Amino acid sequence: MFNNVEFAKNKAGKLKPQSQSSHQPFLITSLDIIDASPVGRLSVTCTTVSCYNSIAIESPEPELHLIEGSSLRLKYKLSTEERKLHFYKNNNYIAETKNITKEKSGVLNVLTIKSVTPEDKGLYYAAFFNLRSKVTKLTVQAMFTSDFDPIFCIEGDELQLKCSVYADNIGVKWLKNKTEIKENEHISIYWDGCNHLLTFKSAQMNDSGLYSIVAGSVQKQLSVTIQALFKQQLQSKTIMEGLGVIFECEIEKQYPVEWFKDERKVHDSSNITIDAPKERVYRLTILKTTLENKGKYEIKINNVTSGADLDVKEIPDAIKEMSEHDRIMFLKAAKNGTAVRYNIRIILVGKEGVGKTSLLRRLMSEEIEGVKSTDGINIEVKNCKIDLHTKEWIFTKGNKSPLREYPSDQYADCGFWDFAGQKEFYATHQTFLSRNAIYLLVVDVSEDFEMNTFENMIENQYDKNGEYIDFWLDNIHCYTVNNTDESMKSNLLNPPVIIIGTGMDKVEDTGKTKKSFEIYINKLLRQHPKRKHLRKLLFLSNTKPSEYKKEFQTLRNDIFERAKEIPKWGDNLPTRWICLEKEIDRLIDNKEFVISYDMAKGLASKCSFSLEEVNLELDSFLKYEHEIGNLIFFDDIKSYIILEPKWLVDVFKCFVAPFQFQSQFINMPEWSLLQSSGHLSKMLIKKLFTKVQVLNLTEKEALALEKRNEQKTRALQILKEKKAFALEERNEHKTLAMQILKEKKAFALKIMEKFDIIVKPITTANNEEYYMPCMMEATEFNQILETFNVRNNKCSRTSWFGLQFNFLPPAFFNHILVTFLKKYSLSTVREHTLAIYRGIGVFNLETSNCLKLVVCLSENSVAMQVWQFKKGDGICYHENRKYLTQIVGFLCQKYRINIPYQCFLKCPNGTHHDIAERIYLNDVSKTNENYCSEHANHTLDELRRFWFKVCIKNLRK
Ligand SMILES: Nc1nc2c(ncn2[C@@H]2O[C@H](COP(=O)(O)OP(=O)(O)O)[C@@H](O)[C@H]2O)c(=O)[nH]1
Ligand SMILES: [Mg+2]
Repeated sequence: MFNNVEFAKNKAGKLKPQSQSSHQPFLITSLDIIDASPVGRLSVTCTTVSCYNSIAIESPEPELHLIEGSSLRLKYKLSTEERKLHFYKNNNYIAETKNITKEKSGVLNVLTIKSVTPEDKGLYYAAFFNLRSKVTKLTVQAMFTSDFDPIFCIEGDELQLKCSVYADNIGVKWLKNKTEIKENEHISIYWDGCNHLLTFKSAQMNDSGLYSIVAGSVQKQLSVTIQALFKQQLQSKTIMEGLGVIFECEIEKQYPVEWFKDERKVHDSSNITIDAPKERVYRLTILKTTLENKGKYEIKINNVTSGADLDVKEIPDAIKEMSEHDRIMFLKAAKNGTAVRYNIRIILVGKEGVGKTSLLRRLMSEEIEGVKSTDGINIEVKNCKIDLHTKEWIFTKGNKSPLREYPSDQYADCGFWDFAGQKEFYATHQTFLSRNAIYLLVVDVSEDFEMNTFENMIENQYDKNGEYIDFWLDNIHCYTVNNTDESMKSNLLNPPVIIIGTGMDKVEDTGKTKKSFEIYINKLLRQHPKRKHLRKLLFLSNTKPSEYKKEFQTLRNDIFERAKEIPKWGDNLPTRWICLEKEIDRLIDNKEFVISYDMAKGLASKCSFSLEEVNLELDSFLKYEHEIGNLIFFDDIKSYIILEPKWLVDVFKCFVAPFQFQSQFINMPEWSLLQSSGHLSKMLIKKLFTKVQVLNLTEKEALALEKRNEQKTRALQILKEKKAFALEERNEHKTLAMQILKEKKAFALKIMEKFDIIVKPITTANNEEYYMPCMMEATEFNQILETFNVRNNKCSRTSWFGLQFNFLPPAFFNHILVTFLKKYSLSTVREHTLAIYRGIGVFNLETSNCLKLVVCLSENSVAMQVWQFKKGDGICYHENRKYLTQIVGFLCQKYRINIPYQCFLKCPNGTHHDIAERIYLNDVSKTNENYCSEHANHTLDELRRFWFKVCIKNLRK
């Protein structure tokens, strides 16, 4: 086939055949090397000739060696232009592709491979019918000599991409997503001879992907997969302060770890432990979180961090002040989730008839027709919701869904308490006043508000508006919250007070009235700290609301803004506590004002209170609710819980000062006994209870009530009990109802005792009778001196020791006196009558009755003196003095009020309530000289020695 080989002279005449034998290898006759590099285009022109029917093919060289990526042109020259050659590789027809092209131009037939790969190696020839060219053997040197297996790497580890090329002078480029990778602080590029390295110091998740490596025109791809180091990341947490919290993560591979909080390294401490409970599991535990623990927590492992936020919710202030045990119960409940809720209590105070009730109606967008000042004591409670975002007020009226259905994290609960007739009600004030309320102090500015001076607050009534303003601000000031809050630094005190001047429609010159009222308030309050409660003066008319629309709206907005400053605003509570609050609201909606403890327990289990400790948790809940003023509960008289103040008001109003209002008492001998002796006889109690509406149901009402109660209880009872109930006779219902009423009456007495309104005084004869000192008529002190025959030379009187308060809320007269009545045994007069008087008690200091302690309360002071009916010279009563100051300390703590005072001494024959001649003990300017203008010749030491063991004189030395 190749017999007639002829060597045609190369066109260029560059090369000559070296051998004529067809068995000799052919030489490359012409090499057009385009690139200077070994990788380039190789063009091979014909060197040998094959002939067929006088048609001849000039073939390229028989052996070619190319570098991958270079191009190849095999040129075959046919002796005729009319024919076309086909190309073959390893005897297979070569088709055109992107990379392979065939060309014919004249006699020249060219096969081009743009870029050769090692796969292109083989035996090539061209053919025309049976005429074949010589074979060209192509070998290709691979550019890369390394494998490109997919790479897997754990996040944070060092990631290395490697490749080797066939020669050491070849440059390599690394690419990802078509962009060339450049060296930086994380990436280094390195080569050593034929070996090329791309190193990531610490692999990141986004380093995953397809990488390209380019050498010359050859490109290789390498798939890289980075596996996340963290199988489980840290989770952000929200937790109630005081609870423990754990941050935990799990990783793929064991490494040393470091924990950070807000970018600072965290170490083990008494409150924080760092450990690894399992292999590859790391944990940070805060045993008891505080607000300081809030922040961003991170764990750093092998240069990879996982972070989570810790939000610590503050325990409501009221809970903080409760016992350790209650806090624990609260926290246990909080473990199952907490939610925020917003409560506002608004208390309307002020003189009768100034328009409190009307104002409240107007705030609720109600009409005021039919509003009459209530005769006697009453309380009206109204509720609304405030949308936290739009600040819109939502009222009960004209509302399809009950208020309680508005979600408590989006709506504030707003409760208004409107008292009527509080001036007769002073003894019970502190039951209803709260530290956590906003006070609207209402004043009718059309009235003369100039202040009258008054001598004795108890005896006098407040006739002028000014007295009311002063009295109420004093009262509210006792509830001052020591605020450390940022917002309170601006010289303000909580609870906030807004003074509202009503009756603007009645004044001629509104501008002038406003001005003079402002001047008056300024004068009244001067520099007194109680001024700091005042937030605003607002003037309006309840009868002309359309003219004062803006003022009513301002007031609504102010109430909302002030509410935010109150500590309990936005308290975080266990979700199940909020659930129980809602259940209780539902009961109040159904006019259940007092419920039994068992009933509360039933509700608590409904709200999934902890099963084993339902009592304990319920108690803590009730104490908290009591604390913030939502209900009345005492854990030593648990049997009932007062849900609405109205119930208590109803009880109080029949006991405290009914005389003024209810003429039917006028012919009651028991009442006159109470007024003269303080003795609250059993008969009187019984009679008074008949006036308490809620405790004096008709038989029908009692039955209905009992039925209702029973239905409720029934739902909670187990089946067996249900049946038992069903069998009960009507009669039994009745007795049960009566029994419950009886219990409630007993409870009412206990509550009054709890509030120090009634007391069982200690006497030598084991007394079980109740006394109500606040309802007694006043007795002249001189008369008491007479009764005890004190002005007798057999009796010597000590000096007076007393406390003078800046302001003593009326209720505290009772508290102080009653506390004495519970500790000291009362003296008796003429065998039977107890020596108790309005604001005065005479106690026996020893069984021989020779030493009597008299305690006297007067306006803003309490004073005491010992009557010594025996030679008792030199006895010092410092224990009794200490007891008095202890009581005050104790009461302040119990009711959490601030009542500052000064201690004073007064000469034995002085009158206790007279402020003149009081020697204040903190007044260091006082010397031991004569000072008593009345009696001229006592020395300070003489007065002190009865109450203090060490004399000032000795101290001075
Ligand atoms: N002219 C006038 N009368 C008022 C205003 N506010 C209330 N009243 C009337 O004063 C009386 C007593 O109002 P009330 O709201 O019961 O006073 P409260 O005892 O403080 O609750 C009612 O007859 C009201 O109509 C007011 O701004 N202007
Ligand atoms: Mg009223």
